[in-house]
Amino acid sequence: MSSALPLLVFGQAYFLTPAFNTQSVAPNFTSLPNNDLTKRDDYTYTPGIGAHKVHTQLASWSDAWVKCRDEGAHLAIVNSQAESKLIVQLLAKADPVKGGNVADFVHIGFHDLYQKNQWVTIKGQSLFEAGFSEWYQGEPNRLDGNEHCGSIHRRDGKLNDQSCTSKMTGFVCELRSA
Ligand SMILES: [Ca+2]
Ligand SMILES: [Ca+2]
Repeated sequence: MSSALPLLVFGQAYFLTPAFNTQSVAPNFTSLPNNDLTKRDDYTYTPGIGAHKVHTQLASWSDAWVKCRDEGAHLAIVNSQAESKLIVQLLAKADPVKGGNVADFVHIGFHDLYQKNQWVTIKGQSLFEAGFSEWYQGEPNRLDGNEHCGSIHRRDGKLNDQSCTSKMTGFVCELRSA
């Protein structure tokens, strides 16, 4: 840092550092995208609720967690009844599911991997704190004692526990900025 060498050339300041001193110009900050303001074409923005994207391919919950993260988002967290209803609408509008039979449930961002029966979102809030904790009838049922990851019913918007490693058709990502 202390080795940064400010130069004034033709009225513009250039800061040369060892890492950049082979470059001839300073970065043009006006050309950098502003992630808070630039909308992504692949996400659906809903005022007051958030920005969501439905994926329709076959994936485990763990695969889905990684895929959402890799595209700069996270597995969706349902924060209200309105968001549950929105996700149902988005799932209904999504392209036909690829790679398998259409399952009733799709992965979203909650689990009880930290402590059995303590369901938390991937940001660590309880479902109640997050704002939506309505389970599908008979859920969570801990099928085979091995259901530690969360999903949402594609038509009624309520929650289910399922295996973290079984592949299901579809998941929903949500942008961090939402
Ligand atoms: Ca949300
Ligand atoms: Ca279940």
